[in-house]
Amino acid sequence: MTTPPPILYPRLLLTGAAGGLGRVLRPRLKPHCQTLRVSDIAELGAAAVGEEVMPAPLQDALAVDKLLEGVDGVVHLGGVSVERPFDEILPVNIVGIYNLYEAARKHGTRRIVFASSNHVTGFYKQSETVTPTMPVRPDGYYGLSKAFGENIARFYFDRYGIETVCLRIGSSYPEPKDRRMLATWLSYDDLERLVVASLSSPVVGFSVIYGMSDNPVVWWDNASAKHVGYQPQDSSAKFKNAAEAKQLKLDLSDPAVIYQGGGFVKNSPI
Ligand code: 15L
Repeated sequence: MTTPPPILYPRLLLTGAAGGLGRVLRPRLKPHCQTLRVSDIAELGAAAVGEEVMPAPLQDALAVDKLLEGVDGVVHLGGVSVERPFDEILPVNIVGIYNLYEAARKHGTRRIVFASSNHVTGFYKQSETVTPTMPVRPDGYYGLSKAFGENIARFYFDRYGIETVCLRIGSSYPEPKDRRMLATWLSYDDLERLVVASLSSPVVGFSVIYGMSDNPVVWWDNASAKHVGYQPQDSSAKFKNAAEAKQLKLDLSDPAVIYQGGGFVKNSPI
């Protein structure tokens, strides 16, 4: 018989719970808290046992303030998750994350796990190895907004002591969709391991970690983030042949092939 995991948080908030990764994490986070509060602007369905369903637009400061009432920890996935024009990104990813940190400060929330993105450093080349301490090189307005999110997290730790683990998530899907994702892939099980490690490590301060599985192609060096105890157990290796077969010829002058951000680097928002 396996022992159930310890309950970590009396009340944990999951934003973006109706999104792709939100739907994956929603049932997997429940064992780690007494009450899981789920939020989104999209349909969330009925509350399961031990859940509270609280829809809230992130740009609405009052709604976000109510959302954080009685919350001990947050997994913040909410917001725009792809490259879009700046006026779509601004209210949710920038004003929204300010609202979240302000509400967390007022309500004494102790830790936030923030879904940042590899697109914060998407303009590094695929031939480079990037560490979480290197300067950011966002590859678009989406990446810029995630860099802002990391900065606000840093500021709220330095000034108010709210801990944050920023997860620069690679490509979290059932399997890598293309050659690039052989390096950036994060399996759903490893995503769960990463988020749970970030929630359960006794002290995280302000940390930045790349979210990837134990892949054979490595663009990111996570050595500085080992303290949270994340140990990936999956690898993209078994998908290599299938992924490479989809792209037999690579145009080496294509920015999507040169830079880590792939297609995001040339995705004009206009
Ligand atoms: C992201 O940040 C996006 O949210 C996701 O849709 C993927 O495109 C991923 O990055 C990626 O880089 O593959």
